[in-house]
Amino acid sequence: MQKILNYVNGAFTEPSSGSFLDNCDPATGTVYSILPDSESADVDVAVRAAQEAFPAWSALTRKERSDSLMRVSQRIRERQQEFAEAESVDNGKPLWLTNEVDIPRASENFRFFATAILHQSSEMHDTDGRYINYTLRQPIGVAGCISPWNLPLYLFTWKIAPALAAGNTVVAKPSEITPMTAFLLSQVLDEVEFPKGVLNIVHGLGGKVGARLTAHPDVPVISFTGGTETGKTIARTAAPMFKKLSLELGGKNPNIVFDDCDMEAALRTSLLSSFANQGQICLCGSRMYVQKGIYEEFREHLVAIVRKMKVGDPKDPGSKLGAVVSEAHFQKILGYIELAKEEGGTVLCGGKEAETDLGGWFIEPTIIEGLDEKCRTNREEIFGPVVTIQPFETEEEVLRLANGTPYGLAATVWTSDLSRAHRVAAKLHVGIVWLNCWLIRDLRTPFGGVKQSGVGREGGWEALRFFTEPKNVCLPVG
Ligand code: TXE
Repeated sequence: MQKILNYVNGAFTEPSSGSFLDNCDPATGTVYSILPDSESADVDVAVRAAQEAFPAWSALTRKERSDSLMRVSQRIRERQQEFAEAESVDNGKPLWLTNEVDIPRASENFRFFATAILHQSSEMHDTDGRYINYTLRQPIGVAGCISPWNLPLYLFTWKIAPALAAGNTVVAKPSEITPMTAFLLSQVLDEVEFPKGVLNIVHGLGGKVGARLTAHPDVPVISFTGGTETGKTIARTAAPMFKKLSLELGGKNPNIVFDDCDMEAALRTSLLSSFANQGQICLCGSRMYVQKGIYEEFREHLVAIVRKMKVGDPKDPGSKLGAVVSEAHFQKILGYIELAKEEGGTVLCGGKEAETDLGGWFIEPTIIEGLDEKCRTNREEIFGPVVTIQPFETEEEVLRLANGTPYGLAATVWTSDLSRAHRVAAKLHVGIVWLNCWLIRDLRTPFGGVKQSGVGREGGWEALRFFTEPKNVCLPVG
């Protein structure tokens, strides 16, 4: 049985408690590895190591920091297949997906921010020729990065890379449900002789490791991606300590299909936006609104294709969907399908566990019709392969429906009317809009949501600004 260890101050360490947690393979439902059940004391040691490493790391030239991060990026690339297989086993997602998306993107996150800092500049404000103000953007200190299980290495590195590039040192906590690729990353750090203490990885439960990291007085900046309830807990701790906080939380994203759209493209992409990664992406479109003129045709085509989608062994290149991440999550999703029925919804396809001989947690892609905007199914984040579909008549109506949840992360709009596309995009209460496409992620663009989907933006310069403190320096020149 493989044993995952913490990586603190450049060394692989056991948790101070000596206890380990079980880690499951969602496709088989069996324990295949163990991870540290770390305590506050382990976080404290890691924070101290990061504090001690901070002066030297932040004093390096940009080029030197960039070179270190590029070595990490390169080494992940070299071990791509191993990382991809580990991510697929740990999370249950198809191997083709980890090979095409998760791991290349994790490597790219390091490369992107390693090169971004070489081009970063700051502002200068001229006060009527009499004074000059210039802005220093200085690293903050020890950054705490807490990430979820749905895109494990992808989201872990999305936080760590800009934090390090900007000159901070990091204590990072991956999800206890998917710790394996973070462990492989610590091996990479060791292999490339990454400076000791600069990136520390502490495994364990959110209520222990995550909570201590959030509350630690020497961690002034926290970047978190995960559930909205956890985000609230973190905000309650961090706010009175005046920490810098970035929260990327849940979504209940609308996918709006007008009857003048390119139906073939809308159908093809809606399959992805509904069911990619078993629907476990905060950006998935979980509420489909289709205009009346094409509603029935669109629904018939969609249901016919979804019925043929293969759910099964993540190693099988033919599997469009793999397993959902855990038994608890599997039960939660099935519970929501039952709730949808109780609320009066009709299951058009799926609606139950998918039959496989593997023993793990598989759910058929599910489309539910006949629910209004007030029901819980249409308001709460299910985070699984479950979408609702409903007709609408006018632009005003669909905007009201689309904006009618507590979330505001992303939205997709399908129309060939250019004016309408821009008009609707401007009126959606979300942080990200895709017009006639979905999940195009240019790493330079601002990423994040409004309302209960979070606070702050990451991505590109936004991330480098978040992980630095601006300081205005003013001098007379008259
Ligand atoms: O996430 P948690 P969970 C949504 C999705 C899902 C729900 C719950 O709807 O069903 O959230 O998922 C750490 N202090 N998303 O419970 O707990 C935890 O260890 C500090 C949306 O698995 O939020 C993990 O590392 N940290 C989402 C991380 O927080 C704490 C992705 C996320 O776990 C903590 C995942 C605490 N008190 C779930 N408690 C997205 N937006 O992409 C837990 N953690």
